[in-house]
Amino acid sequence: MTEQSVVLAETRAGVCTLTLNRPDKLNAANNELILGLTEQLRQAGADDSVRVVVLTAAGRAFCAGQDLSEVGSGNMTEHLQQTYNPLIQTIRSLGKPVITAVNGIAAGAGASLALSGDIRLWAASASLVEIFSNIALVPDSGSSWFLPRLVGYHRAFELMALAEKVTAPEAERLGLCEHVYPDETFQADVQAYAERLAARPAHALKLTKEVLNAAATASLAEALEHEAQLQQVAGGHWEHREGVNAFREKRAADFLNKPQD
Ligand code: LHQ
Repeated sequence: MTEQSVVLAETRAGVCTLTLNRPDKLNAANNELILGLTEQLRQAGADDSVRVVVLTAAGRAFCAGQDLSEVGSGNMTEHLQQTYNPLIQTIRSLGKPVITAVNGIAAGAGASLALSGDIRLWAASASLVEIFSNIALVPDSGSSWFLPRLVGYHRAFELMALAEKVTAPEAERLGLCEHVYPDETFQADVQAYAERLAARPAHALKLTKEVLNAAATASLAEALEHEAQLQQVAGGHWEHREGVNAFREKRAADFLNKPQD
């Protein structure tokens, strides 16, 4: 782990934890952070020893969005196309679960990042603000896609128009996160959750993520067909044989160690 880096990476028990590390700036996203995070995610995706990725941050914030001290007169479209858009696409297409572990405030593009995980775990003091309209911008980095799917058009519009802070209890009620843990035990709770996920069948979860993502923009007929195709792939994998054998033998399945043929 390189302490000076703006993104720290550490792998333990199959769980790769990536930590945004600009705490004095509330982990505001400059180019170095966004591109570094995207590269670390790609490396974690290609590393067979990594079964789950956790994305979290140092200090009291998760991510305050775009670093406003670095916003110049450049082309915003190009900036998004070259930085945030590939980052969000990398998370959504990574062939393993990504947990966003939201330790504090998530604002603007940081809110989009918080919503982009497959599993969203929040500390009790975490919060989310669709803060874009405070500086007269539109939601970006996926917020316009994620939020209405979670809360519906009207609530999403209100949250974006008024830029009101969503606290953890409210986020849990709205479905913006799966679980809220006490601040004091947050890191340990996230690691325990991630290890539980890491023990699940990795290949099947990769296909599950693929079929769910595709279903978001598919017709029922397309989704049924995609399920049927991927089921054949899943059914031919050793994980499926292990799951069925474990059921028959009345024991817990071991998805971590491929049995010898
Ligand atoms: C920051 C930031 C920050 C730099 C706190 N930048 N320093 C936009 C443009 C272009 C293309 C791409 O896409 C985007 C998407 C976006 O993300 S737009 C949204 C950008 N983010 C914001 O507008 C949020 C700005 N920050 C805030 O409103 C507050 O800091 C929040 C509500 C997040 C937290 O408030 P406080 O807890 O009161 O903290 P603070 O304001 O005192 O901040 C602490 C430090 O962090 C402070 O530095 P300083 O040197 O004075 O201690 C802030 O300047 C710095 N900081 N956010 N985005």
